[in-house]
Amino acid sequence: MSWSRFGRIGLVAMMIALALPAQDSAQVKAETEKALRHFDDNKFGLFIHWGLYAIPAGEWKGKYVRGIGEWIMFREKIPVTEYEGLARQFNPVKFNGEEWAQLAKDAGMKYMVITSKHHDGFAMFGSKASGYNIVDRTPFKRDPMKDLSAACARRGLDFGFYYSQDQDWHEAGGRGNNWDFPEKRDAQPYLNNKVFPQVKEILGGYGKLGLIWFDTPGLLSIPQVDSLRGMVKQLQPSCLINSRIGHGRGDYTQTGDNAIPIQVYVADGKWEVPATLNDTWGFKKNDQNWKDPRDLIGKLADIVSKGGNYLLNVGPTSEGVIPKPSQEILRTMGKWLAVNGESIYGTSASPFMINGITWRATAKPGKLFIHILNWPGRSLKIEGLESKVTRASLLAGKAAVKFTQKAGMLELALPAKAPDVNDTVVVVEIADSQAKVADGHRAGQLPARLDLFAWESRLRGEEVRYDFVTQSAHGFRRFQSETNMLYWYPYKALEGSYQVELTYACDDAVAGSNYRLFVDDRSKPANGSIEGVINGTGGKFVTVKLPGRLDVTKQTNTIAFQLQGDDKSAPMKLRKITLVRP
Ligand code: H79
Repeated sequence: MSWSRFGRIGLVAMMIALALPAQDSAQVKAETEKALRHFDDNKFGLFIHWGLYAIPAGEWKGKYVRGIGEWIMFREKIPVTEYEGLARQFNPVKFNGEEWAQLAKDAGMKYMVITSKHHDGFAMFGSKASGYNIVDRTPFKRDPMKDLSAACARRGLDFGFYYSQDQDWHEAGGRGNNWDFPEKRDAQPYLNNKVFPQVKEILGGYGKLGLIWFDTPGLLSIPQVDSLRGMVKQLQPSCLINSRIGHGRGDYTQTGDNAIPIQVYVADGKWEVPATLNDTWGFKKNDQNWKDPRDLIGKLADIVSKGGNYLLNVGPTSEGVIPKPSQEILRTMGKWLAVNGESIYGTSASPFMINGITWRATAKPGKLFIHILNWPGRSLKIEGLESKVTRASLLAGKAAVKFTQKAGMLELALPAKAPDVNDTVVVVEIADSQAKVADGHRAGQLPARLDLFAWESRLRGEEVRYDFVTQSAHGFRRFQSETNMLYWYPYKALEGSYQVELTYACDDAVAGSNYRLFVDDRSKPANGSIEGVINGTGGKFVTVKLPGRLDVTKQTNTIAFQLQGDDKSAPMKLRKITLVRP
């Protein structure tokens, strides 16, 4: 049965029936369901990673530290006693909660999530449960979360806290710190003395929380996680809990960090993509690898068309300043949303399967919003729409768009150039409340040839770059950790055995590196791969059939591409892989 036959409410009710743990009371279930519907309408939120790690900002003892900035204590195995010293320097005199909340508002965001305590164990709020907190240990001596939660409330933004429940590198009972503490852990005293009291504090002291965002589960048992969930729901029944609480006890799902499902994904309920604007969550002074607003606006449309929310991160400095480039990017997104928000907020997922990167669809009763991400020229053909189209127009400016519709093919007549290079939205009004889509084109199905473009992948590593002109990624440098790679995330959509084609260009002078394309299953890491040599193409894009097959199972977490051995061919340009059903 296709999901599109359910109404919007029916769909959400079904998601909740699948998702909610049995222990919830009827009241908790009802409040959670209502909160989930509201959360689904929000679509776009601001993530803030702010903590002591903003002081070293990606450098330790004069040495650059690769990887995400908030992991510096772990990466450098900094002793607790030494890391604690950072608190004495933490003085965010430029912090202004009103400005941060206003930035989220200007960006068109509907909710905010900020780190109350990250893996380093330092509480960024006034905590009675642990003296290791911003009020008691820093020259700032104030609780910034009071200002921020109030500033969000004033603007109608939902406010939520990130809380690292499982990893805590400051505590012997928390997970992660194997350089100060013995390997063996008893989490219970840590839970009783720090986690439970602090979770009570953040639920009790900052008004209504839209959600609580736990992270990196692993150590805690099912009963321990059930206690944590029970505590949250007892204090604030409507406060949503994310899946990273662990053991399937969340109300909604996180994808991996920066990981976007390749198809419409609604069978497992509501989900959210946490993502960075550069390559770090916590501030790093040398990370200037900012994503293009066009990329981010396209990703917002892409994620919403697949059924998700987008939670985009900023990492303020230790002075309390959100980096200028982050502010500019978010305000650019806000300008687009101010005009095109109707095609994002409160919409439901695309009724069409996803193939290619030309367009995406979002839906409201009687309407489809066609998001044109890569301009096709004077005509866009949409196959498989069976509902009668009554009108088409540009969302920005409302100008009518001429169209023809015959034999299941809708053709929109477009200007030669994109009116909005970020995403031009065409409103297609239809005679049915829910679009009817023909077999072979519907969400939940797959075409015989499925293109997975570099644009749809997660670009991993600090050197890999995407180029809009050639629609390709380059910079496949190899490192001990964080080798540059592309990852695609099937999220159960792709089960089957596929032949693969690679579309790429490579200058002859840098040809010759080995590549590896592989699937990674949660159960069996790297259980299938295709390997070969990157041949020179005289710099032109070519499509080559790869040897062998790629077997994708329901458990497949990722499909990944990387260079092996040497990285001489790092400048090669990879446009897409094509999965072909034999
Ligand atoms: O809060 C952000 C991250 O700090 C957190 N989730 C987002 C929202 C996160 N926790 N763990 N991870 C992300 C996975 C991190 C893995 C790595 Fe590493 C950290 C890769 C590089 C640094 C651990 C240390 C594995 C390799 C070195």
